[in-house]
Amino acid sequence: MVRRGTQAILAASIASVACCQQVLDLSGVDWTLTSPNFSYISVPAKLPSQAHLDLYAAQVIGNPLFGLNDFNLRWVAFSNWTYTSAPITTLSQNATSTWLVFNGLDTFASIDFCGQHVAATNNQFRQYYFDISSILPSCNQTTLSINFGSAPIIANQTAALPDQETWPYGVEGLFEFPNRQFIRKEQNDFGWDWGPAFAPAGPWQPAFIVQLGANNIYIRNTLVDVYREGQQNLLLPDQMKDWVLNASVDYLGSLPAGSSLTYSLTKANSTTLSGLLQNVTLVDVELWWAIGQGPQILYNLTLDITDGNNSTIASVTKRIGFRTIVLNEWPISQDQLDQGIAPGNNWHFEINGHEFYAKGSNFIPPDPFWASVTETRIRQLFESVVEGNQNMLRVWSSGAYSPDFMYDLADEMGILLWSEFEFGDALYPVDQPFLDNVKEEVLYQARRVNHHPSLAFWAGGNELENLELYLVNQSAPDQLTRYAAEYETLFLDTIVPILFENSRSISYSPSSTSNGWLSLNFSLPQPITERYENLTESSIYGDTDHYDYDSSHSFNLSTYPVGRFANEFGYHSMPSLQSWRQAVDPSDLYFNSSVITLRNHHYPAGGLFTDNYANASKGMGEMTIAAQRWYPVPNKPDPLGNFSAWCHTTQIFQADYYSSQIQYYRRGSALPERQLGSLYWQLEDQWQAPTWAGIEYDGRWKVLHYVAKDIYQPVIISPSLNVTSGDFEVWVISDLWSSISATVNLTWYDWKGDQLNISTPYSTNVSVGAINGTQVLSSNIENTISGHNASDVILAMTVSAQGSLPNSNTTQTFEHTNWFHADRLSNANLVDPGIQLSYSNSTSTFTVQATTGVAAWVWLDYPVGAVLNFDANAFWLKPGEQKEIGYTVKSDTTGGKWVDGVTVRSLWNNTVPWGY
Ligand code: BMA
Repeated sequence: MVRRGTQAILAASIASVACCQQVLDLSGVDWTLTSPNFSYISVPAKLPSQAHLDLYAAQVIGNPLFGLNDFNLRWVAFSNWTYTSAPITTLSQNATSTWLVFNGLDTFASIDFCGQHVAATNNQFRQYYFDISSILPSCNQTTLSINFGSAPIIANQTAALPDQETWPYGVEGLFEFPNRQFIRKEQNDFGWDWGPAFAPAGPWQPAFIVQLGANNIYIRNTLVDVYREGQQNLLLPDQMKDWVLNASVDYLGSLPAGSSLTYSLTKANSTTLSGLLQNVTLVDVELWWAIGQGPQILYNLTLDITDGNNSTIASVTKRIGFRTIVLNEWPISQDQLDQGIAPGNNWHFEINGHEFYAKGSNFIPPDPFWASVTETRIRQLFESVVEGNQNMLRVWSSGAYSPDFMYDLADEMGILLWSEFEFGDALYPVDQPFLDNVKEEVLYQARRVNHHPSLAFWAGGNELENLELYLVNQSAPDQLTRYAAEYETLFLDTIVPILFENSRSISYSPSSTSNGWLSLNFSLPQPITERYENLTESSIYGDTDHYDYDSSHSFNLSTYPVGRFANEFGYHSMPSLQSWRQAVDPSDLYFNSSVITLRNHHYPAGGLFTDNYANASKGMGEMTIAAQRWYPVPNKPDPLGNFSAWCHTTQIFQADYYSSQIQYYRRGSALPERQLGSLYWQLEDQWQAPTWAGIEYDGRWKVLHYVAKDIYQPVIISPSLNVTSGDFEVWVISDLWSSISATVNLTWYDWKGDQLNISTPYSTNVSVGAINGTQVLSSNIENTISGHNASDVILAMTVSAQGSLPNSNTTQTFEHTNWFHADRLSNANLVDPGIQLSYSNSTSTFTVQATTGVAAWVWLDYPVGAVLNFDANAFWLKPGEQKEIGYTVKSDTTGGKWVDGVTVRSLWNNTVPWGY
């Protein structure tokens, strides 16, 4: 580990706008919600909040997430909503200045204080602050009133302005409410293919009234940038260089003469160093690593602003970590070519100078109403991320910027957050007011979160190059030059200077999926030149995005993309019956009921229709066809049992398909593409509906999350079948940072669990290099199993490896088991595996055993009332094999009684009328 000196530089303080400081948190004030459109509505409200939440709490509306309430509640989105405070009696009349500070208003707010208009806002993602000093002295009634306009109406009005920007048909990803690209509001509030469209309004972030004395300042935002000397965004830092600590604060009030900025840095509550923040050298700082790579060492950095007498007038503490994280998009070097890596450019992350395999998924807003998301909820979700062996989340753009508590948790838990500016699946206007608005947003957000070691990357937006510019090229190729130039105006010329002036530590790409940069030149005003389609044949560039809803392709590996990194891929599945029960009337609990179909937003309605049966049915059909094509499907006499079993089967397909892709991408770490990342779409749900999620709305794991946990283990054994040629391979893949020695076992069985006499190396020892793979079998499947009926043939593969985790000297054993079936499971000669389940109170573990046959997709299920995850699930068992399974409870309202309701089934249960 490199431990060199650390230098700190005092950066110029920026953005100054002007005894006894008073900060009044407006969440402590009583609020009332009214609507100018409905004189009879007046309900108690909260801050932070959004109108739907307060209306629901007051029972003016029902649960927005129930049934088809997303359609029924559109009137809320089309109305204006006013938050009015009770008289604020604690304000001082002697302050030098008084300020309103809003950390987030969603979105079009007109603000009145003491009955006088203060200002209007138009960006959900900006922090706003207004000097109200002149209003206070003449104030009779110190009330604050914030009137929110209807975002869908304002978006439509903005789109209709004379000379407003237009795009070719189809370029705007239209889900429900149109024209989201004209406004700076969470884009999926207007609908998305995994969520409802509520277009909520309200003061969604904390707000304050700040009063300052003559020599006071209020710190409203802070930038801390930690990087290696000479480091610049997208350049690979020299790990032997000193650390640079750059900090600056944004404040309200005016600095007294002779002020300075001092710092103190503490680890584990013991002060390591303190002093004037200028040319400081620190020794022996310890590095921060992501989970599985080393410890998450955090330091508290306190910045004190002192006046000429050395008295502290303001102070802020940020928890930081020392790490470099860079997206390496540099050309493949001669050295890499010599190792067999295909020419082109790299596209992978390096932490503290080490490349690593990124394993994870895409995070969407965990609720349609961000104001209701608590730290506890994110903590539980992140616990599942860590339990699922994921080290990176792509926080998808078109939601909202992550709150500080989310980055804090990620810092502690070692989860890298690929973050994005909130633009997606559309092209955006480039008029000056729009660009100026974006500049303020980028400045605030980039500075706010830069100190978090978990911040891994910034992308400009979602699918802009691979989808949006592609769509322009499809429908209006003659206009591509114009729209590509506009795209660069926003995502390069506007965002890059602000980001790079504030952060030298974080890499940036204008589009989540792209072919990377063509050149990088910091002597130009705009250092990044995008590659676009400037490709050389047989070379490999960029990251990949893959969706293919023709399920006949699902296990045909040649349909998967070859790239350096997979940042999105997926297929949707149904949530469990337990989740459906929370959101749907019992009478609607069948597969294609109207309510369930209309809650499926893949494919989206493309407007405000409430009869999207045609598009939604297509998505329902994709799940049904995939299940029927690849698995025995249930046909149970009990309608609810049948529904439950069908939901589950769609989840098995989803998990199987993702597992196949993840293994393919991970094998790519050993192939010329040198593939170094797999982030599937999507981590979690924001309501109960058919979606790509691996974790349901309440935290329950779908089959996918268990399967991803298994296949994201550091060392795996993985089969690979070329369905065209019949080439069959088995690989051991490791993402550990040093080589491992592994023992592999391959045993062929029939479904009864009898060993088949098929000759392959039965047991073999191999070594696998760092972040690499070794082929342990190469054969032709037909030759291998000749003489046997494919529907009777399965292969059990195990690997047991000795190796050590990165930054650890301890050797440990890594084990993994995988199964291959020679024919699709819908054709397999499944037999009753005779599964038995027992529970031990003394060890709090379940034991599952197969007694009469091989059990595929063994599934432990548990009733509503608790949310937990088993240590393993969705696994295979051979007869006589016992598996002891613990669990982690996330929440429980059953007083532990859920244990009695645990059931077990396997794929065989799909072939019989019972057991679901
Ligand atoms: C990609 C994502 C999302 C979308 C998902 C599923 O397009 O970037 O926009 O929700 O696939 O369609």
